[in-house]
Parts: sequence; structure tokens; C-alpha cells
Amino acid sequence: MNEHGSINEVLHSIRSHERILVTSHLRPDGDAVGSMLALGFLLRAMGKSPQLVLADPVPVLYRTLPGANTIRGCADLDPHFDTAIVLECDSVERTGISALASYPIINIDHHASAKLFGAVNWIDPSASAVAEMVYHLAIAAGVDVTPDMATCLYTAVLTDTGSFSYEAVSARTFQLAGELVSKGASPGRIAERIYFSNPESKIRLLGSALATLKIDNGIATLFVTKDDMHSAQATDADCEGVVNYAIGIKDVRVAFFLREIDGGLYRISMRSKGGLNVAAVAENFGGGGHRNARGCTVAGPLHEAVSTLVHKVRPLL
Ligand SMILES: [Mn+2]
Repeated sequence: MNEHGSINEVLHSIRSHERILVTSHLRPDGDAVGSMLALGFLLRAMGKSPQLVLADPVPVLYRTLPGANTIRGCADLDPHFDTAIVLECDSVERTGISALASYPIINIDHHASAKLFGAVNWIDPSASAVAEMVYHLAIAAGVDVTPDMATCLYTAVLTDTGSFSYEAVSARTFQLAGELVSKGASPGRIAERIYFSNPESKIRLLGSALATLKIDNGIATLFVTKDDMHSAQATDADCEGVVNYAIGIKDVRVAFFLREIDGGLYRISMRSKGGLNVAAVAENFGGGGHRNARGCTVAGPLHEAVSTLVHKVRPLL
């Protein structure tokens, strides 16, 4: 796909519409929220009136980002818009916003699993985060990247690359980070917000997850039950990153974190290291994400969910 042709198509489409809805996926992460906010600033600088909508709430971690209070839920969606920009989703369904189905979509994604479901599709799997694409869009549009935009984009890149630790991280990623810092993003203040402002509930939940750790021939598993969630007074967001403690163990090559949800199901977060590709495993269960950071849902009970996952992964080791 011609990347530059596509960025021009996106710009052309933005210029020919006035009321633009901007959204991203369910259970939004730092890249989804940061990139939406930066794109909101960019569209306003282009004289547009964007509305920023997410089906799920903005995680607490990202609520202090510049402009975060302008993101609305589906209930407050204004149906008078001309087009919707969908960030890093593989389908309209992934947005959780059913109203989008009848509108022309501008699809911007950086995942290798991206699908061409939009009227305009700009896909760049070499981008470390969708934020990198939004940054290039700003440059191509001739819009000044303000300190607020730089803060949102830096937060997105930082979180989407596992703090610059995934294999997709390249010299380009650091060049981008450097440009964002020179445009006003503060690495110290952003790190304080992302890594040193955990709610107590998150650390208590982490404690109960770590107490369940099992390691078998390079595969680590951790889980939390609904009861664990309840006694830690934990939220969805508190589950974020738990799996990283398991993949951080020497000689562990694949880690699964299972979280009990409704309907006898378990939500799975998986991580791999050492060049192992867990993408195919997650796709088996309808998941999405990165080559080495994936998510999906598997049926319980717990021991069956674990053995289903181990069976899929064992042949890859
Ligand atoms: Mn992303």
C-alpha cells in the first residue's frame, strides 16, 4: 500500500468534511486516548469541529491528559456528523458505536492485522503507535504541534511501546519521541502520571494475581477471579499491565493473565518475548493487538481456559 497516497487521501477527506467524529476501540488504551486527543487538537487547528467519542470510559490514568474532558460517551453522541475517523480498530464493531455503521469511515491503523473497512484506509504497520501516524498527519497538514498535542502523542507512544521496549521500537520511534519532547512533551511529568500514580486498588489486585503465579516450561500463568476484583475494589483499568510481571521472569517466553468476567468467560492478556509471535494464538479466539502483546476471551472453567491456551502455545516454543 502506498503510505503517502493514503495520508493524502486522509487529508483530502478531512478537508472536504466539516463535522467529524473521532473515535477508537473499546477498552481504550494510551494510544487510543492520546491519539484521539491529539487528532482533536489537529482538526480544530484545521478549522473543523470534531466530536471525540468513546464507547467505554477514558481510563483514570489518561483523564488528566490535555483535552481528556472533551471525550464523550455514546449517550452524548451528536448524530449530526459527516464522517468518522476510526483509530486503530479492525472493524466498526470494535468501536462499540453502532451509529457509525451508516457513515463513511476514515480508517487509520498501525496494526499488521488491520482491515480495509473504511471509505479511506491509511494503514502503516511500521508505525510504533497510531500516534506516530497522527503526528505525520499534523506535519502533512502544516499544523503546528503544540505542547498539548505533543504531551498526548508522547503518552501514546510511551504506553504503546511498553516504555520503548517492544521489538517494533526503532530509531524512528526515538526520533519521534525526541521531536515530541522538543515540541513540549515532558518525559518526567508524563512518567510520573503513567507509572507513579497507581491507585491502591491496582497494587492490591496485583498482589492477588502474583499469588497465583504458575510457571511450566517457559509458560507463565496468573489469574484473578471476580471475588479478587471485588475485595481489591479493583476496576478494569487495574488489570492493565499485570501480565508484564509474569513475562518479566527469566526464561518465561509466554505469559497469560486470565481475568474472570461474566458468562463463565475469561479475558486473556498475553505477552511473549524472544521473537515469539503470539498474534496467531489470539486470532484463534478473536483477539487483536500487537505481535508480542495480545488480548482475547476464552471460555472457562479456569483450568480448561488455561489448558486451551497452553495447548495453542506449546507448539510454538
Ligand atoms: Mn496502538
